[in-house]
Amino acid sequence: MATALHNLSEYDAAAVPSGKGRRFVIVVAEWNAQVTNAMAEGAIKTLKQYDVDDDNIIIKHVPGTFELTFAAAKCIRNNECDAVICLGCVIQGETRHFDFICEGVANGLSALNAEGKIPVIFGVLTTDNLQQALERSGGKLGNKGVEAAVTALKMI
Ligand code: DLZ
Repeated sequence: MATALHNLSEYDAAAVPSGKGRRFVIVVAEWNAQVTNAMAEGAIKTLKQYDVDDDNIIIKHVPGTFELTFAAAKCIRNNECDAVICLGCVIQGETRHFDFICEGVANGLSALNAEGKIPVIFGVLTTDNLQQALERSGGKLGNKGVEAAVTALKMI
């Protein structure tokens, strides 16, 4: 499988613009915290690497991935930032909850993006198991949080 062969978070560092003077909210889901916190660390490190000041990185937590949409919508309504980075991790279980949560957050964040006010970044891992999630949150396949931060910098 192609995804098993390379770091999915590789990017052209020279093509990423500076984030100097820009403000970012990172919303982090508490479910699968080991994974989402590692993604948040990757996102924060990347924003700082591109000149974003500590004061301009605001971290918010929500209980689960499903709640990312609400938090992002509030940030937009309150003009809190130039981009919202939403970080979550949904792991396939034995129930259909997986499908509902994934579909709910994808539709919710897409709708916010379609409003065209500020970029809302979909940093959500949807995996079959914890191992796959760990590999994508600072493991051998990169860090989705880094990708999300790079996307935010490019989008603003
Ligand atoms: C309920 C639930 C389940 C089963 N699995 C996950 C998950 O793997 N990842 C995640 O972020 N959240 C999960 N949740 C919680 C939902 O996102 C949400 O918080 C609840 O359904 C309450 O709205």
